[in-house]
Amino acid sequence: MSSTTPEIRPNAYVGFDTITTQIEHRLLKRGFQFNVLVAGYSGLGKSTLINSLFSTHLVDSQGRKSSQEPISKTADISVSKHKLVENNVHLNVNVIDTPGFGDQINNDKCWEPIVRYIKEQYSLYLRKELTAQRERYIQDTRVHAVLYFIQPNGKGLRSVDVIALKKLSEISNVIPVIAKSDTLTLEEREAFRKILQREFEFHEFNLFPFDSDDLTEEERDLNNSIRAIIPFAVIGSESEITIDGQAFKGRRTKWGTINIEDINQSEFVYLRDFLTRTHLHDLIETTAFLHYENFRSKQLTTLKENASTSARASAHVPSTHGPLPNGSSENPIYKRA
Ligand SMILES: Nc1nc2c(ncn2[C@@H]2O[C@H](COP(=O)(O)OP(=O)(O)OP(=O)(O)O)[C@@H](O)[C@H]2O)c(=O)[nH]1
Ligand SMILES: [Mg+2]
Repeated sequence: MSSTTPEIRPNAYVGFDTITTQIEHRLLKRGFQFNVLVAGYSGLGKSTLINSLFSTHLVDSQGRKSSQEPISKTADISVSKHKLVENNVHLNVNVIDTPGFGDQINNDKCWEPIVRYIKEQYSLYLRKELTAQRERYIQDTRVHAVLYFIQPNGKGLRSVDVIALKKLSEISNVIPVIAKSDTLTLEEREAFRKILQREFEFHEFNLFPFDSDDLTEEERDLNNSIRAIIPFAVIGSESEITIDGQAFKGRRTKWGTINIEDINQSEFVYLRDFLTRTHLHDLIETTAFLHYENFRSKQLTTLKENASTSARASAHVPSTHGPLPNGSSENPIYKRA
């Protein structure tokens, strides 16, 4: 119908072209929510990198300050909330720190609490969406990005990494990184990246970014160039170093000083640009329209099936209020995911 509707250009200025500015004002007032989760083996620099990423101290690094100090580990999943402001844009960042793998007695299922956490946030959102009096803006706690830290061992993924990456990439936007890349030479990094890329392909991980049908040629090229460098070889640091009057975040090593923002030494800047400058909106949208949508449709389908089966059952046995036919007495939406 719209193809046959004639286009009318008002003779005088009406002003509806300001809708873009109106939307911008509204969005600026409300701010944006970005939730990023870090996962991987213990002591790989997860907390340090998060702090470097937003140029702010957001979470406490768990690392030892001296070799005498015992290693303190992140014991629980913890969320820290922050409000960042840049040129009038308010970004609410939630950082979800998770216990490092390898610390538990049984590490086979160490990824399970993370998967449960991500699904719980979807479930929470769905419940809020389905209430009769819906909130105008539902607080979004859904995880938009999972930074997955890989040990710089030069050999490949561990079996726990394989299963964790598989499970996480089925339900969220996973971005793998090679942790503590300063421990590898540039050649070793390239070789390690190739090994990992082959493994990602072999295991068919569903990694971010995804190419949707509506992408322009330019956006497709950008995604391809990003895919070529994933996993980003990153170096994190919270220490400020000053050389010749120039201050930068860096690490001092036996061989010299590393500026974590120097693209010849670290891909930290590429990761930051990817997360904030080029794909922030895509990460948020993909979470809402792909991952959450999958979760939502599965839950609602199960709910519908359960409702019709129990309706059929109650038609035959009117007064019994036993468990649902699938053996569950819970409504799938209210069940812990
Ligand atoms: N060489 C090197 N050391 C790093 C890097 N990033 C962090 N570290 C150091 O590694 C130690 C652990 O860092 P954290 O950021 O606490 O590591 P984590 O992954 O959060 O550790 P858990 O919370 O225990 O899982 C600290 O001493 C950091 O200074 C890096 O890129 N290179
Ligand atoms: Mg930590």
